[in-house]
Amino acid sequence: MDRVQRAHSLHHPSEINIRALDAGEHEPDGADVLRGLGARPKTLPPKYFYDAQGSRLFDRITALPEYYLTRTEQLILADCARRLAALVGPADLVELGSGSARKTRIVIDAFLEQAALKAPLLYVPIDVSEAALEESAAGLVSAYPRLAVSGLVATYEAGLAALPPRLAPRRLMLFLGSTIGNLDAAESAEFFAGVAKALEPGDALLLGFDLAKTPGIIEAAYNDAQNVTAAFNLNMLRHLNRRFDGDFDLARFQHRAFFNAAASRIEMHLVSAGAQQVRLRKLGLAARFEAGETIRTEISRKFRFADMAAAVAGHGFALAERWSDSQEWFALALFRKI
Ligand code: AVJ
Repeated sequence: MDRVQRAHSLHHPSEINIRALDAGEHEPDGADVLRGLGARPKTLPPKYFYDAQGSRLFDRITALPEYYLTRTEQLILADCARRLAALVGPADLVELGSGSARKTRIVIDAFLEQAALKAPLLYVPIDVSEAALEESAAGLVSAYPRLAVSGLVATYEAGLAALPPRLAPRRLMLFLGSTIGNLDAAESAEFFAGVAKALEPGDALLLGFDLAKTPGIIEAAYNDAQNVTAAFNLNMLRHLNRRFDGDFDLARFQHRAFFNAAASRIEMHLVSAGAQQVRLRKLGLAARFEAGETIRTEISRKFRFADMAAAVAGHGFALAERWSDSQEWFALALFRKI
């Protein structure tokens, strides 16, 4: 494919191979920014949170007392990993939005323990942050001698279309952390269709997602007392300034996060402190803001288990197993491709 030929390989020891893919054939870099800032209300895609600094800030979020998602998912994973490995059998692990891949270690441990596994275990992390990918790959291969890492610096769509050849009989796709919640219903349908295309019958998908619960608990997770989430939200503007030669003034935007009950989702916004104009020179963009006008930077949907199971099943998957914590705050669902 054209896209693969244009990719470049970065230098590594033999157990690590990381390729950076172009944003995609369909549109130039930043087209989504132009679209989002041209829309009413204004939006920006959450993938722009994750430059090196943003990935570090998100890491700090996962350790906050209010941010229950990561630690709850980690507890569930620790409980279910062996059973998961037994259900799936020997498999390559492909992870979308791998980030620091800290939780993934629990899964890797379980698959390496598998008696039937013929080393090495192949791990394919896909993430838009090259820094996060480099760092996690280096940490993983030094911790696991029997692991081969073949990473892709790419969006999910580009990464799914450029997966390396299989080593194991099966592929297990991991999409953890409730990142699926960033996609609206139409986007997630497109996403599941892409995942289905990358899998063969008998392959598996492990999906981690946040469940609907008392709004106060959810809102606190996105309005932490230490303001790390605010810094994470504002960092997107710093990233855009650097990437597109912009002049967003971070002091003139404010973090706002609230639960939209009708849509069962958290919305994160950046609120303009006054009337102002912002330029992104590389995109030839001048955007005007009224006082109080917002940019929606993220939605984070909160699901009912049955709704999610039905949405995934619609793309040719059968629910194989489900796991949750005792409070039913978070869920893991294992699907088998039919
Ligand atoms: C990584 C998308 C799952 O939606 O909870 C954390 C990102 N945003 N705090 C989420 C996030 C604000 C996170 N996901």
